[in-house]
Amino acid sequence: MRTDVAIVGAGPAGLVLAHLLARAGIGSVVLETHSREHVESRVRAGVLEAGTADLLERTGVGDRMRQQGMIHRGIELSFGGRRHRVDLAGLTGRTITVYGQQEVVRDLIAARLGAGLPLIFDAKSVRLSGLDTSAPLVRFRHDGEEVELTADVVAGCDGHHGVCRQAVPDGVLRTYRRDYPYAWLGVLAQAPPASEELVYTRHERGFALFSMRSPAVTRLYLQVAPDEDVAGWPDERIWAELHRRLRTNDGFDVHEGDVLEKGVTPMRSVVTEPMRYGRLFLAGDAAHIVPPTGAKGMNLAIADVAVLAGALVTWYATGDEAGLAAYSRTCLRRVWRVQHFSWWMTSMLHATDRDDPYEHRLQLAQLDSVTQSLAYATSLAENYVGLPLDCAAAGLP
Ligand code: RFL
Ligand code: PHB
Repeated sequence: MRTDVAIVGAGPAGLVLAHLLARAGIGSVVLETHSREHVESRVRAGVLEAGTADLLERTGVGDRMRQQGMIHRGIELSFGGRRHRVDLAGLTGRTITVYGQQEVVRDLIAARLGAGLPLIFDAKSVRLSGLDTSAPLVRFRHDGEEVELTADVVAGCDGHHGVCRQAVPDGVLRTYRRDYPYAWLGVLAQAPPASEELVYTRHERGFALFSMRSPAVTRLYLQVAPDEDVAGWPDERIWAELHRRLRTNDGFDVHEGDVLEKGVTPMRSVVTEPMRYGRLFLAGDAAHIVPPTGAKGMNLAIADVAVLAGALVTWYATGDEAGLAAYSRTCLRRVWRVQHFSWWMTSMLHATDRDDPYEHRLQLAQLDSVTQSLAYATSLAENYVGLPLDCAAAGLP
């Protein structure tokens, strides 16, 4: 098999890249190690930045998002039993869209398969070679057969535990990381949202987040220990803890309902530099991870591939390599700004393990500033709705 761009991984990064390349007439084959059912049912992120929603809409995969996604004009920060609204739309002129990551993935898969373009699920033991040549090779097993795929370029969009980053020789990449002394217990519940907007709560017992997926489904998170066993969280305990942390003096409280899904997500910050080795380009979680407190992971993955798609379109059209040469540098600028924002939101809102009273006071002072100072609130809002996406880079008008 031969293609222009071999894309490893059918998450948001891989699927959006394939979609942007197809629009520009560039061929690609997407390889995904899991089944379609698995990929389409993983519950993950839920907030689309303004630029992400716009990109999906402008490239023809935003119909269902516009019908079913929920546009939010603000978020709430809750502490000391009170909610404080951050007026995202008023401060930035832009909004966010609440629409599940797996719905985005479903829409992109439907568009690709509907157009008859190659997307191979259940691709096993994927291996890369020849990355420092002009004809890199991807080998994998599919339906019991060994397959060889040659390409001009490989896009490593295979997430944090993928094989692409590992295929880079030792000593080339540098990794920066921070592990946090807590994790999130995520809960999906069949219950109507009790608030129209997301509520980020700093509570002495730990962070809690109120979010949603639809007018009938609530998404909730609780700060727990990093090694927390979900088995220790029967539904009654989850609801009791959610009430304790989320209830506010103005009468806000969660609505209970059947728990549809629950799981523990570790919290870490990781950046791998550079995001390129020879003809391999890393994008999304394969290159960097943020803690979910800023709702940035999926958006950042899509921002990377918008840059990569633009650089590849220019390269195929003119032979000019400048965009590809600048890929890592261009992406890392945004990556580090998003790293800072995600770390900052995380540090401001989580209770520290050591019950450090000085740090607690600093967190309250920070929240005070963010909710009382227009400058602080605007900074949070700008980052939350998302830094501008370079649409020209993605080949969009
Ligand atoms: P993804 O979505 O992980 O997609 C990578 C894809 O590659 C496949 N893969 C391989 N395919 C072929 N060969 C191999 N050897 C492969 N190895 C792996 C995987 O099966 C997968 O389909 O990465 P991408 O596209 O970069 O997108 C990034 C986002 O998914 C991620 O940043 C966010 O979902 C992070 N994240 C969250 N972000 C939020 O903003 N809010 C959240 O609530 C939130 N919850 C989460 C999350 C990430 C989680 N992970 C990674 C464990 C909850 C979880 C559980
Ligand atoms: C979600 O709805 O899953 C969600 C929302 C905001 C976050 C993280 C996750 O910061």
